Amino acid sequence: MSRKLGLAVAQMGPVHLADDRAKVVGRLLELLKEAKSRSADFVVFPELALTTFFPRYWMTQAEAAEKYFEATMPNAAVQPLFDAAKAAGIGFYLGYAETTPEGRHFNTSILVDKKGAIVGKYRKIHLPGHADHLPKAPFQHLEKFFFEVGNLGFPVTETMGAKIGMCICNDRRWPETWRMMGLQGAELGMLGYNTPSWNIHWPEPIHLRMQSHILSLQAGAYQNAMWIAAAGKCGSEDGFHMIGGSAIVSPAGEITALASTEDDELLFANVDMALGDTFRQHIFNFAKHRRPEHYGLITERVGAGPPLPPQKE
Ligand code: ING
Repeated sequence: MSRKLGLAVAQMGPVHLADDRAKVVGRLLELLKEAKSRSADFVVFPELALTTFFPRYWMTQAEAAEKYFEATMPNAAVQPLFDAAKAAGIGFYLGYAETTPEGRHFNTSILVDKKGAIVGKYRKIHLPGHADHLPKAPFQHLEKFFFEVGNLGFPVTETMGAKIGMCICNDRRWPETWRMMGLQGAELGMLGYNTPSWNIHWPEPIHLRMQSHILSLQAGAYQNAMWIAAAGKCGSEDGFHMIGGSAIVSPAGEITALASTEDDELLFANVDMALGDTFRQHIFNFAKHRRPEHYGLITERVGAGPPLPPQKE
């Protein structure tokens, strides 16, 4: 029996240093309006959607917190988005930089239902980049400096007719992310991302950035029988380019929708949650086929270590 839902992915073009939150929220509202015109049930916005990708710049934590973090959610700047989404009866995923009441800092996403209630929160666990200023680098990637490792696990929320998991950007490159959702029965994984086109460590051919992005989504979706909705913030932010490639990927690993620009662009698909059921019942019936007794290293080791001794029968 089909369980179709209207899934929208709202890709954003660049957010420049000069772009204030009011201007950015205005763009999100336009994307929401288009999602509404497509009768979407929910829309996914990018990681750190309200500001430029500030971890590319060296600054003090205090300066970053002042300029780029949200001390409350919602707040005056984003309230229009919450109000418009509620009026439209559309849920959404939104990525932003969070300062907690205790003054801790996370790279966070929230899941808001059709009544405007925050029903899920995720804090980014796989933080890429580095924690120290690299003055010789063409730009920084200071997520390990500005954010703490997430402390909310990989939550899966049953809401708006689906079991929805969340992750953020680099998380998509780690199979553990998707498996943690899959082991909780997630049918749809939502994520935002900001992926620089250039690698500061080696002259990585630019086409590999898009390839590894899409590969991570297709593998995660197929191996965990889930839909994946990935919304990028992309294009050149004050001269620093980030890849586009926002996408909707099916539980078969097929690309159902793919962005064709590096601007604000809405993707939409009527996705059938029942498609995942087929994969979960057969090829990826975890209970029937998985053998955790052989997977010990996956949680015992952090880094790679020596080969295990031959296993006794
Ligand atoms: N950005 C990038 C991402 O994982 C990255 C960083 C790119 C790491 C390519 C490794 C390879 O897509 C964020 N924000 O995580």
